[in-house]
Amino acid sequence: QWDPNFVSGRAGIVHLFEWHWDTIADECETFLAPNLYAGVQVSPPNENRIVGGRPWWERYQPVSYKIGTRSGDRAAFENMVDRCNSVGVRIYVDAVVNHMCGGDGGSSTQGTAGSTCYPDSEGFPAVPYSSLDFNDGNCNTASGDIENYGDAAQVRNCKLVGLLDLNQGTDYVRGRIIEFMNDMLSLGVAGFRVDACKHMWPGDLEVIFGSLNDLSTAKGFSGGSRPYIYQEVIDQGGEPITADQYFSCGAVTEFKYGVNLGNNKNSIQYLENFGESWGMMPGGNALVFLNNHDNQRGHGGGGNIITFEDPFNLKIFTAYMMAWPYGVPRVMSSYYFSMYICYGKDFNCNIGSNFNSDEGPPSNQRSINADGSCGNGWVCEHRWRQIKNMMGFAVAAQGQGVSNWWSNGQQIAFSRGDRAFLAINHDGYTLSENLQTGMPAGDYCNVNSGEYSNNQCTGECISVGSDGYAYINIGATEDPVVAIHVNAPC
Ligand code: AAO
Repeated sequence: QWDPNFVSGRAGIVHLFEWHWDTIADECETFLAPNLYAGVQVSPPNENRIVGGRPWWERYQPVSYKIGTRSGDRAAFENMVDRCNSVGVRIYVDAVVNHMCGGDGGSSTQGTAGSTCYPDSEGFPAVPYSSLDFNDGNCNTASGDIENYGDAAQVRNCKLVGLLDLNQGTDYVRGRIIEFMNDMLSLGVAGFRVDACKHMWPGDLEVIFGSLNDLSTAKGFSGGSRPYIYQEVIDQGGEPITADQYFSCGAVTEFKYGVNLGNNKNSIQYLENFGESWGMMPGGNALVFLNNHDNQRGHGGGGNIITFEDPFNLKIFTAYMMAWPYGVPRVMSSYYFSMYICYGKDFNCNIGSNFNSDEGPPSNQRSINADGSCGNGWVCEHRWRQIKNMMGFAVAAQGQGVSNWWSNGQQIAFSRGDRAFLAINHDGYTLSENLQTGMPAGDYCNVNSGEYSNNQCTGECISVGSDGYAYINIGATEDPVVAIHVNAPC
C-alpha cells in the first residue's frame, strides 16, 4: 500500500482536477504517456450532491457510490482506466469515504447520478445508509461540528464543515466502503488518494485498506500487487493528530513539503538535506506536492505555497521536486479562477454576501494551442515544458542518490549519481561556474530550455568533459535552470 505501482520508466502523478474521463483518456494517450508521466489522480468518480452554482467542492459531498458525476458515467470511467493503463499511465481515485453530503442539504436533495438523499434524516437509500451509520452519538461538541482541532476525538467523530460523518467503526459502514473501493479496483485503478483521513480513526482505516482486493490481474496487474494508498492528513504541527499515526495504513500527504519550499524559495542553499531532517516524514511514506486543489484557493492546509499564480517559481521548484529523491511527487493541474482572498480563504463570488460559491471548472473541455499549452480556461501546468520534461529527468535519475551538491548564495547544483544533473540560479546575477556533473563525457540537452525528441534538442547543449565537469552559465533569466540527463544526449 506504499508502492504506487508505476510502470517502469515513468515518474510523477498529475492531478487532473475536474477533468472529464474522456479528456483524461485522450491526455493519457497523446500527452502523458509520451512524456513519461506515471499516473493521474482523478476527481471523485462517485455520485455527489448537486449544489447550486455547481462549485468544485460539490464533488466532496457523496450521495452514493454509483459512478456518475460531471466528469462522466461508469462506462466513460472504465474506458478511461483501460485506455490509460494500456499506455502505462495509472489511475488513482480520490476516495471520499469519511462522510456523505452536508447536513445543509435539507430534507431531500439530488445527486449527479439520479439518486435522491435525505440529509435532514441522514437517509442515503442508494447506498443504503441510514442515521444508524453516522457518528452523531459519538460526537461531543454542542454544534455537532468539529470545533477544536486540539481534540482528536472530535476531529474524528464530529462533522467536518457540516458534512454528515460516517462511523467507520461499524462492520456495515466498513463493508460499503470496501465494496466501493473494490469496485474501483475491479475497473483497473491502481490506488487511492483518500480524502479527510485526519477525520477517521487509523484503526478503522487499517481494517478497510487491509480488506481491499489486490490490483486486478484481469486488467493487467501482476498478482499480489496492493493498491497504493495516500491518505490526506494535513499535519503542519501543533495538533494532536499527526501524520505518523497513519503510516501503518499507507502513504500520507506531506503538507509541510510545499510550505517549506514556499518559505525557503529565497534561500534554496539550505535545501541540501531537504527531507526528514527538516521535520518531514520519512520519504518512503510521503506523497509530495507544491500545492493542491485546496491550498491553491485558500481551502485548508494553507501557508506560503507556490502555485501557477507564480509560474517562475512553480517551474523552478517543480524541477527541484522532480530531481530531488524524496517522496512520490504529484503535479497539480488547475483551471483559472478569479481569486479574492480574505482571511486566508478565497471568496471569489458574490463578494459582499456570506455565500462563498467557489468557481467550478470551465464549461468547455481543455483545447490545445499550437504550442501545446491549454485553452478554454485550463492552466495545464503539467504541459509546461519546464515541468513535463522533468518526468524524463526523474526517470533517468531513478535509483541514484544525490551527489556533487554545490551552492553559492541562491545558486545550487547537484547530480543524481552518474545519470542526471540539475542547476538552479535563483539569484539576481549570473551563475558562471565549472561544476562537477558526475556524468559521463558527452553533450546533453538542457531539457528546461528546450525540447528533446527524435534525438534532436531545441534547447542549449551542455558539454560534459571526461572529468565530469561542465561549464554552466545561467543568467538571471526567465528559466534559470539547467537540467540534463543521460537519456537526452545532444
Ligand atoms: C462546503 C462548504 C461549507 C459547507 C459544506 C457542507 O464550503 O461551507 O458547510 O460544504 O455543505 C471541500 C471544500 C469545503 C466544502 C467541502 C464539501 O474545501 O469548503 O465544504 O469540500 O463540499 C480540513 C480537513 C481536510 C480538508 C480541508 C478542506 O482536515 O481533510 O479541511 N480537505 C479535504 C478535501 C477538500 C474537501 C474535504 C476534505 C471534504 O481536499 O477539498 O472540502 O471532503 C487546519 C487543519 C486541517 C483543516 C484546515 C481547514 O489546517 O489542520 O486539517 O483541513 O484547518 O481549514 C495552517 C495550519 C493548518 C491549518 C491551516 C488552515 O496552515 O498549519 O493546520 O492553516 O488553512
